[in-house]
Amino acid sequence: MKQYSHWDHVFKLDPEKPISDESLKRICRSGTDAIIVGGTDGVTFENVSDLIDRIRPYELPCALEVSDLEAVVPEFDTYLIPMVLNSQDKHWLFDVQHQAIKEYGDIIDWSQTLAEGYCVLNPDAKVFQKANCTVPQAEDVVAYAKMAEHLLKLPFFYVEYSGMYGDPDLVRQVAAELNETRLIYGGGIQNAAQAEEMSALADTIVVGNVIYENIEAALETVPAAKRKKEDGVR
Ligand code: 1GP
Repeated sequence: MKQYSHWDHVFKLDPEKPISDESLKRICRSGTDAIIVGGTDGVTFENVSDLIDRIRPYELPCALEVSDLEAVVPEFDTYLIPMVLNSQDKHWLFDVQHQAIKEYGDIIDWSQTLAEGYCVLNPDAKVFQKANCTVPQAEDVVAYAKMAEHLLKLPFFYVEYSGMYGDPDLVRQVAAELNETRLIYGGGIQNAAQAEEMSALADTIVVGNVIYENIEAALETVPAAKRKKEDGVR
């Protein structure tokens, strides 16, 4: 199984959204490097358990992006803990994580628990509103990236445009600042061309919504992301 430091392409499955066995099989056998299970609303212990039980037989790395403490299911390889850097509330930066550690600290496998410094850039995204984010300027985003790498020493910096295709120039500026911290790009990737474009800039691209809207297009993003990596960029 590929370690997260080698993930080029990841599919994100939302436990609240139904997916047929056939589509799930195609996603899991697509050649993607990993599956992230995560969503903003309606994430429950039951729907997360159901999804991981259906993904497990395909034997690819599976990470849970923890958004609700009631929905932490113990069968994942990796647990991703978002810290929303451009939230206006300390709650989304430190308090939910603090609460989680208080509750589960004795049983957490720290070697499999990784923080993601989130920077949410689409004001219409549910996560933007839920986490009470502000829209940062490009120089703010670059400064958050530097914080993630040099001060917080986070494993991931996540440029999150959920539901909207982002600005490649901004992603390029962020990429130029990161060496140790891996750059994740997610948001609005709908086709192979967009997957190629963002893969040339970010270490990992995350493809979500299009899985449920156009599975053929979703599947095409996998070879596109790999092609770009083989060309030797980032
Ligand atoms: C969402 O970054 C991911 O958290 C992927 O975004 O659903 O827009 O592809 P999309």
